[in-house]
Amino acid sequence: MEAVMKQKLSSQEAMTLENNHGAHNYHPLPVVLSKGKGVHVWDAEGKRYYDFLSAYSAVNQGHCHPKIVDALKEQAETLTLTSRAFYNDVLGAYEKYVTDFFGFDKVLPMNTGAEAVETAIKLCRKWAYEKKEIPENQAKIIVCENNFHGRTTTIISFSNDPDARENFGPYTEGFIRIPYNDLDALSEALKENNVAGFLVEPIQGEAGVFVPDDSYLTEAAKMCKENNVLFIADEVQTGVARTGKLLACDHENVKPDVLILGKAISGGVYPVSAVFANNEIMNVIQPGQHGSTFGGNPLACKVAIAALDVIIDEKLAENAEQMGQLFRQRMQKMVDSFELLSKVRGKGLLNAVVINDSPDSTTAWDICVALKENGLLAKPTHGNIIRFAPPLVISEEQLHECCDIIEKTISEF
Ligand code: IF1
Repeated sequence: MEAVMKQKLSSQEAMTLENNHGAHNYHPLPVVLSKGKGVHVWDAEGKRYYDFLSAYSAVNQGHCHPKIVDALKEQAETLTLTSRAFYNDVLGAYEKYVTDFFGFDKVLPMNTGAEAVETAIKLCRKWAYEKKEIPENQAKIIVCENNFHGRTTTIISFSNDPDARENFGPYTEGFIRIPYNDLDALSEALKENNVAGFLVEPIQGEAGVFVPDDSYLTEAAKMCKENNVLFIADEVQTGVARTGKLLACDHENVKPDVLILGKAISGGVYPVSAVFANNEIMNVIQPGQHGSTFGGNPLACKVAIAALDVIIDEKLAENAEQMGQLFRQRMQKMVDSFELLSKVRGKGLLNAVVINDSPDSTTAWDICVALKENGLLAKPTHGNIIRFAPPLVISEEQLHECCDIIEKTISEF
């Protein structure tokens, strides 16, 4: 045991250990990372790569950001966890900071994205019974086709991805699934009895970075309001500057009734997630009705404050917007000149390039392996699409170098 932990493993050895001793719930690209700094990661043999996944948009502030790591270190030596059985002297200050930051009365702190989505579902249902007076156990939440909100039993109950849901039943009831980016479908669904909420990703990530029409969120939020239905935005992936604004909803100046954040709220340094709402909604949750041992712990709070400070100090939303424009321009030129590519889409630094090949061929995967050889890490997503989401600290020069790598790789393919 100690021998395994002490020796410096080769990439091959590290992969063999994972394959032999870990559950096979992932199919990683064959690269073993051992260090990260800013936009770069290094493998076990010391080869450097540009990270164009950013841990699925958790590492927006760049790897091992010194300000965030310092906050972690300092708090780790002071107090890490008290549970919520007692007050701690960081949580309240954090709660004031983040609620001011995102403009809500209250926050409910959790750890992972899926937990925060679960929290939002429970909050929405409780609000429905106690404020909207929906009859017991009848509340319905509208969700979208090709959604991705996490991996818990309830969340996969309303997924339509066979891998995510098959053989994990019985499933949780109370969800209506409608096509994404379809206001008529939403309008129809809102006519049903006992609708409590509409849970939506402002841009669908897993579905292949699917950006809805320009006024979709505005109209959807308006329709929800007219029907006394909560508009719940899952910004776990799109939030915290990724799309070129603090929140993706900000592109349309839409304010959700319930906002869900995770991932980059901690800069990927520690699991931190949060649900935001105003008092008339959040106050339906009373002592004993929801919680988490780790949610709101002082370490998480200090990390999140530092991570959000970095977003402002380094103007990361603005940089994401500018670098995103540049990236899509360069990719569009490639789409125009290479048969292999059919489309580029995205917002800010959440982008995807669609490969012109059958959705179930391995082309996107093979391109990602070739990109890795050329020093850039990206991951294919459903339907032969490659997602490109670098840390938001990327400079213009670095971005051009990355586009050169992608161009070279595609041209040789
Ligand atoms: C995995 C995708 C990204 C999310 C939204 C909640 C969660 C996620 C909108 C849950 C998580 C992840 C998890 C990751 C793959 C991934 C993903 F490809 F599936 F779509 F980011 F692009 N809401 N997204 O995107 O958050 O509980 O994981 O903290 O490996 O499952 P979590």
